[in-house]
Amino acid sequence: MFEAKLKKYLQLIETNLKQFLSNSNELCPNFSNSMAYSTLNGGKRLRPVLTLAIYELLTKNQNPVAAIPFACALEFIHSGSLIHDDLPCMDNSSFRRDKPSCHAKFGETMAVLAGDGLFLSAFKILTEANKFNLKNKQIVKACAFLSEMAGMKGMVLGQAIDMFTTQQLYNNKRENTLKILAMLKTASLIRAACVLGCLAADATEQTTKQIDSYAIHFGLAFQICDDILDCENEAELEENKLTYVKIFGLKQAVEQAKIQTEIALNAIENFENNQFLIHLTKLMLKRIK
Ligand code: GRG
Repeated sequence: MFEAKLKKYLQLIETNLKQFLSNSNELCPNFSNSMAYSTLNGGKRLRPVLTLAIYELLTKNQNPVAAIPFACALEFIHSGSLIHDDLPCMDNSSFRRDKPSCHAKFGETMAVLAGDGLFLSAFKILTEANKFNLKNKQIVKACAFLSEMAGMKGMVLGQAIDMFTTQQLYNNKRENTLKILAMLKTASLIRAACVLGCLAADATEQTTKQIDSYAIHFGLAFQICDDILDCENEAELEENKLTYVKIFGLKQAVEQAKIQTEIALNAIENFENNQFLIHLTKLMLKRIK
């Protein structure tokens, strides 16, 4: 049941991402090649899956096509952020998803442009969502929430803090800074994924708040798990990087991931047909065991 639903979501996402990326210009084919390379290269698709799953949870509509533009716009922003995150001026990583990162394959200039292209085209996908039967009111709200979560109050702010906050500042309030960082860098887009699912489903404010609370705690748990997985991979360890494992130690980090997952699960316990979401949420913890 879980596997079949996940397969259905992944197929919908892959087909539509390919469609949205099909724009090529003969004067610079590598521009579209670089965006397609970095988007269609085997990501887990957690964020768009969340959008579709929440839409289906709230509407009981097993054909979640209406939420597709919201789901794909999110994956565009996520893929663009990973391209920029790998750049030499950021995390300087030559590999992403076990393949050469975008700048390693296409050069730094093209990688900057590929990220820019994906960020801005995400909003084009959103504004054309009435082709998928979404109303202007839902679309405007989705644009506003996604840009807030991705932009200067969300993920980009998180990246700026991660890049520039001095060691001294970290040392003063490390635990708090760590949580803010996880909230901004990682939980922001997970919140956007879940809230856009609510917007596509035309959910009430109260339901949206409940789902947002799920997303915040799931997002925190996801970042803690990511830190735990990174610490298992020595190549990922960086001296100046603040991580849950560094501050709390592995055992306590695992404990915190479990606590955040539990709070997330509590937030969705009263929704009917929540089995898919519960399974997906627990699956993340299995990655660190
Ligand atoms: C201008 C919108 C914009 C962004 C640029 C570079 C940057 C600012 C932000 C980077 C934020 C970042 C890399 C956060 C880490 C989030 C994270 C845990 C990513 C890994 O997500 P997975 O595991 O990746 O879902 P896959 O590969 O499965 O898609």
